[in-house]
Amino acid sequence: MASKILIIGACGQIGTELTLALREKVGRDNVIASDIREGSEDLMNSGPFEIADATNYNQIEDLVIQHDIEEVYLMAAMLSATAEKFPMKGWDLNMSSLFHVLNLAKEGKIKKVFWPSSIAVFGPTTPKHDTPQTTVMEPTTVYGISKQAGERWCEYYFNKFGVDVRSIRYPGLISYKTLPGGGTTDYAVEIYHEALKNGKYTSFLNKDTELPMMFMDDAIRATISLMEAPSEKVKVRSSYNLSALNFTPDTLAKAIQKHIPEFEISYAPDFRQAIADSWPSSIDDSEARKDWGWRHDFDLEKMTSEMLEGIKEVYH
Ligand code: AKB
Repeated sequence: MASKILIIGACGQIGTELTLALREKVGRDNVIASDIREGSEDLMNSGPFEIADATNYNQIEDLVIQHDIEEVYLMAAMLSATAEKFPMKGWDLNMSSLFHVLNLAKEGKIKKVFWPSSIAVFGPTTPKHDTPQTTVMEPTTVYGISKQAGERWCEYYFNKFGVDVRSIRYPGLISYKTLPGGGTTDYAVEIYHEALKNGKYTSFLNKDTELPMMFMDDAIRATISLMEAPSEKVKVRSSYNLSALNFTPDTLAKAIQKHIPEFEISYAPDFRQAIADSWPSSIDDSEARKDWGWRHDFDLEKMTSEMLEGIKEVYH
């Protein structure tokens, strides 16, 4: 029988697609989706759903026991831009939810944990190009600090208590099924919606701000394949660098103009520019490629076609 999975934060940008993909793979009733509020119709109709607060240990423990859960994907988080506005709330959500899940694993109540980290663990003193797996990490955002601390705790729980925790440093993720919320890389999703709706977009990042990005299908495939990898192949127990594409708002606009020639982009950088400036522009993910065979599939052209088609189908 397939092991039972709990997804915490199932209604967010990654959670929604991860839930749908895992249900497809292991059967709808083997994947329990949970969040503090209900999600899209697609998600709600796809299988069991429970309201739960990721910061409430008792609620999470109850779900684990009630549903006989073996694996937890903890996708609830406050992202970089929002966490700058609500630092204590961001820190509390990002850290307490992680401790709850790590402690459940330490106590033997669950067997395996997935926890998302981010390129936000890096900072202005990190090498900006081809950022290595192991390097200087001095994040300057609340979100980045919480993710870096989380990585240290994951490795600690693995070394000290044998907790089977696995993690990826996601780049900016691009998808059409669920909108992202509160991130610095969100411009790369908004731009597609605005291009189709209004034919123009004002970017909150500068023309030449290059950031690592990835299409959601690749991110979901990576997540599931890391979780399926034999334990001995998972050599990094903090979090794996993962890379697919790097582009600037200008390059992205040009890729969209190939489909919508009249599309216009303008620039009005805000506080998110400083966050983006502190992050790498490209990532060296050779360890993920070597350890568990990661390969990305979507390049900028393929992703742009999928995004435009997908948005038309879902929203128009
Ligand atoms: C954000 O922009 O905060 C996230 C991330 C890169 O982790 N998308």
